[in-house]
Amino acid sequence: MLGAIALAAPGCGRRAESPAATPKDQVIAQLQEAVNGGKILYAHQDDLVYGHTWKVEDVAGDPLERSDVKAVTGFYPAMVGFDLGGIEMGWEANLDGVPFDLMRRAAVTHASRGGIVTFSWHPRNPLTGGDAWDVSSDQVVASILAGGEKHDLFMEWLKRAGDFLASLKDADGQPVSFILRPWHEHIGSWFWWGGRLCSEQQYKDLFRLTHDYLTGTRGLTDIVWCYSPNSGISPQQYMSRYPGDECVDILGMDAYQYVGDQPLEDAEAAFVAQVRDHLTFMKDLAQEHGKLMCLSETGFEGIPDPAWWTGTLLPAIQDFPIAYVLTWRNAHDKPEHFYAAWPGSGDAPGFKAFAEKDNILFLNE
Ligand code: BMA
Repeated sequence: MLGAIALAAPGCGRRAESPAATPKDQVIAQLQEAVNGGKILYAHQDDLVYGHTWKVEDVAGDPLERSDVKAVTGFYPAMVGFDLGGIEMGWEANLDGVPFDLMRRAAVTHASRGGIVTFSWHPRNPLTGGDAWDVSSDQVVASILAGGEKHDLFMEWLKRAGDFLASLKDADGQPVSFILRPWHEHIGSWFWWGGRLCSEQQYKDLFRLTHDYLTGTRGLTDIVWCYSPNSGISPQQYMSRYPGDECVDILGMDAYQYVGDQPLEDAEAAFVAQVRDHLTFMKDLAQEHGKLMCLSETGFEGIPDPAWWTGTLLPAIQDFPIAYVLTWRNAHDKPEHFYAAWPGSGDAPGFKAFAEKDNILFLNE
């Protein structure tokens, strides 16, 4: 059965004394309600703007009713993710070609349907001019913090991100609350803000600078902040770059299924074991710090195992109080690069079975 996600009535629960729950309160309540009910919201990156074989062309007029997920299950994902990469450059479209005007409209549309939106950000390298994956210098974070040679440039980049995020308003002109998950997968060293590229303190300063600028200076108080290290780490590593309870609402983790040289079965068993191990320590940390938790990114590129959704992903996550699980994008221009089913994909029946589980929630209008 597919469950509905209803907006929590303002003033309920811990917000009983506050007569007007903010949009952020409502998103947190919606996530908390899922957790309390033992449910996990399903999220898909770039759903609504493109899928395996299509993309939205009419930026201003498309009704945004297309979705690979909906085509297979009958339902939109409960949450949709988008990436801000390129907003810092003043580009019209992000690093994957999604026009920001379309992203804004899709985000607001999804929220108006009762769903939740989450943003990641793969900004370019402000020191070298390369992309987010350019790890040729370990001075990049140092250069953008206060006093660094690229600080002014970086503040301009944050301003551009802030301008876009501030423009997310509903039909009544009210701010739309969304999750923001900056500086992700930062224990590993594949992004310029990664583990070997800056000190623990520099990473924390970067996160805080971002938080304090957007939520403080810009007054974007409806941002729900997610901290999301990569997997393959210890609890100590997980917390080693935690910027502090005051700038985090959700403890996340990015964990992908890979095969490598192992038999598929072994790789899947290893993935389940690793995700369960990490979610176990994250559960303790979330309790200790009073935070929600989620699996902020996951997936198996091309989903070569038709049973992956119910045979691997579900056993990895279902015993844990995660508010949501997000699988990555279905690229329209790279046929092998998809992380959700599409009509005709080998995993489509398995994905449908996953969607039909009582504990996995899609958007039910
Ligand atoms: C990666 C891939 C890339 C993409 C990037 C940012 O994991 O999907 O193709 O550019 O995410 O969305």
